[in-house]
Amino acid sequence: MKKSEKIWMDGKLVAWDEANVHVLTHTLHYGLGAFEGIRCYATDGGGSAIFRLGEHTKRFFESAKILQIDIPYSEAEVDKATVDIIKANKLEECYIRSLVFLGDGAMGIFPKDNPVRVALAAWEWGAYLGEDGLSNGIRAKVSSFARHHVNSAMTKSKTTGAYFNSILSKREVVSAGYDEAIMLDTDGYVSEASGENIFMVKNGRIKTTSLTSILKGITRDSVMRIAADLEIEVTEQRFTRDELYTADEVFLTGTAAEVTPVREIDDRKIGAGKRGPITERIQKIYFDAVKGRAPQYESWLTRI
Ligand code: PPE
Repeated sequence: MKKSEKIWMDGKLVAWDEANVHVLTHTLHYGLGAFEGIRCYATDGGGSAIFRLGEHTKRFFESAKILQIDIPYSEAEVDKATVDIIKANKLEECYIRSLVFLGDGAMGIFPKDNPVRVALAAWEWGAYLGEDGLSNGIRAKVSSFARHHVNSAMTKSKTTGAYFNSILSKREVVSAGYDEAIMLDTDGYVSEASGENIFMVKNGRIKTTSLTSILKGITRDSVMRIAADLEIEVTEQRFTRDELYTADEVFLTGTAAEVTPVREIDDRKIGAGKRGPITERIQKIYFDAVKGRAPQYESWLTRI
């Protein structure tokens, strides 16, 4: 990855290489922590804009609430720190990672007084699933690992430790020659991909999975709004892997992955086997929105 200069850590800017923690950091052992991924884009008119900062900060606090972690800052302070870390690194376009974790102190699974620590880093990060994937679509495979059950790792929280499940799925399918893993829930229905939400298009209508065992994606929400504004029907409901196989189009959404078409799943061509027309329309408007070219979505931007 491309290093930046500074990292915001517990209220101070520190040098990238000095943003370190003790090896007995509680979250490192047990995984109770939360994070966010946010993107900032260079806009056409000059200057940069953070995409849906308020929603990301809100979800950061909601994740912490689910995990019973009290973030020792206000939402406004975290918003400001996010802007500050981009400015401190003089980045025009970047990905921002916010992290809240329990520091060292007690060991064991009753971390009563361990300090709650917050860090924010920003760095340049290109297309998550490749530039080619954005225009031509990626090849996905259904993972043999199920997505977390809603009553074990609650998926509305972007919990650090929960991502072992995504990492194992991703590794499994990449080593089999695919680009991304699609995960089924514990009932066997499609849930989401290892780091993205999933949408399918059939006969001009869009379906995305309901909010049971998935992260409530902010890109998902943006895409649902864009589709509604295009008067394309979107429903949130369960669907099965064979519905994906026979869909006209499938695409994934995420801050990192943006809007990425899926051209093949489990060696079955999806639709024409390339980015579909509805995916392309939505993807174009999404990029217009994040780059400040869509006045109707200006309220999504925090210009800096
Ligand atoms: N599901 C999962 C499991 C997930 O990790 C993400 C984001 C999403 C859905 C989409 O959420 P949103 O970004 O709000 O649209 N994944 C983040 C982390 C990726 C990583 O490899 O790290 C991201 O896209 O920032």
